Amino acid sequence: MLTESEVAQYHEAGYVVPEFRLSPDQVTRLREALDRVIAANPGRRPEQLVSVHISGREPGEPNPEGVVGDPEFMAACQDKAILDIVEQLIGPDIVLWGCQAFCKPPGDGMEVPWHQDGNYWPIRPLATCTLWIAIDDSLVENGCLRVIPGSHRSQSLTPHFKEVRTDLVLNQRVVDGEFDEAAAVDVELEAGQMSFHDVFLIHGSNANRSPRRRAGLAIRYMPATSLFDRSSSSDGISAGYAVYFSNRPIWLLRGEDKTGHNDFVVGH
Ligand SMILES: O=C(O)CCC(=O)C(=O)O
Repeated sequence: MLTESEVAQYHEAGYVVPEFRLSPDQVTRLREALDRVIAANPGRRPEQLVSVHISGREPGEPNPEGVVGDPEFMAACQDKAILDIVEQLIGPDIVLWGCQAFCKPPGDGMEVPWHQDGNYWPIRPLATCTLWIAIDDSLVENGCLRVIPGSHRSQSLTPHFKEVRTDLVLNQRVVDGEFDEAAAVDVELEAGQMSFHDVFLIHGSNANRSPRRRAGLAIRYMPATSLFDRSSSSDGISAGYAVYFSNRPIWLLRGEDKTGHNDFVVGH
């Protein structure tokens, strides 16, 4: 569980790196799953492995978003100790709606531009806590996550512009002058450590020019007081790569659907 000061840091700074970490055995299992998924998806950049927690109908078949997933990632999403922490941050009604591997290979791992996650997500009201688990050591040299502490505080979206470049993971970037890049904090993590961040936090990461791989798993949890609004879905390549929200399965992992309108059948 998080300490009181860790919970306070999440709310004040928009992110927290807790003392809690995965066991070496859990890290090994995630690393092996990532290696399987990379091998099974040769046509995809490993920074853009969306919905890796969702398997296809048959083993080895892609999920509806075209990625061959792995059940090991779903097990991580449903880990009880992790959910206990998520509950401290977003309350008892928890919906799992996304999980993506961001693996930056050595030498040419792509940059993630400064962005707010919620810019293209169909969640109303916009709310999500992202858990980012380091599968490899994630350091300045290999392009660790970087955050702008406190940038979530207005709980509103900052203007973004579309930047189409083949060396970017995402085609959305916060407009220059909207934040102070000098305030950025490098979130360095050893494999097995993790961070949690708020949906409105401005964050990004540099390209990996080092000889060391940098892989992380981002798991997205929203409170079930929000609606995963499939009707407003920005399906297609709105992020710079294909995501299909309209038929993506989501799971109520704890509590109840307070909106009464979330659809936990579609896509299952
Ligand atoms: O892995 C990264 O460098 C970026 C991750 C990210 O943008 C996210 O989890 O929302």
